[in-house]
Amino acid sequence: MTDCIFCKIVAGDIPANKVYEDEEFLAFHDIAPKADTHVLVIPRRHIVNLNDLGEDDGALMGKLMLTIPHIAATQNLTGYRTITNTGAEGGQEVFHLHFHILGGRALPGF
Ligand code: IU
Repeated sequence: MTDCIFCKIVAGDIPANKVYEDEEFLAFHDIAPKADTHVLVIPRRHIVNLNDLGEDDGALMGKLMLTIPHIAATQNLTGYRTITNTGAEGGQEVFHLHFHILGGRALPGF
C-alpha cells in the first residue's frame, strides 16, 4: 500500500533501525519505545491486522511465531512480552500487522 508507513519501511523508502529481516518478515526498533527494548516485527506483505488474515495464512503466521524468539535473541532477551493490537478499539495505530516485542527489564504481570 502506497500510504502505509510500514510498507514504506519494507520498500526502503523510509529508514528504520532494523534488527532482523528475511524473505517474509522484517523487524526494527520502535520509534517510540515503551520498554528498554521495543522491537516490532512485521510481514513484508501488507496485512492490516489479525482480522485481515485468510485461510492460507496459517503457515505464514506459524513462521512468524517461530521467528519471534530469534528476533528476541538478537536483543539478548530471554524473557519478553509479545503484543499485537487489532483495530482502533484494540489500540492499533499503524494498520499494517505488527507484533511488539517488549523487554529488557522485568515486566509486571498482566
Ligand atoms: P500500534 O500497535 O499500532 O499502536 O503500534 C504502532 C507502533 O508503531 C507504535 O509503538 C509506534 O511507536 C510505532 N511506530 C514506529 O515504530 N515507527 C513509525 O514510523 C510509526 C510508528 I508512524
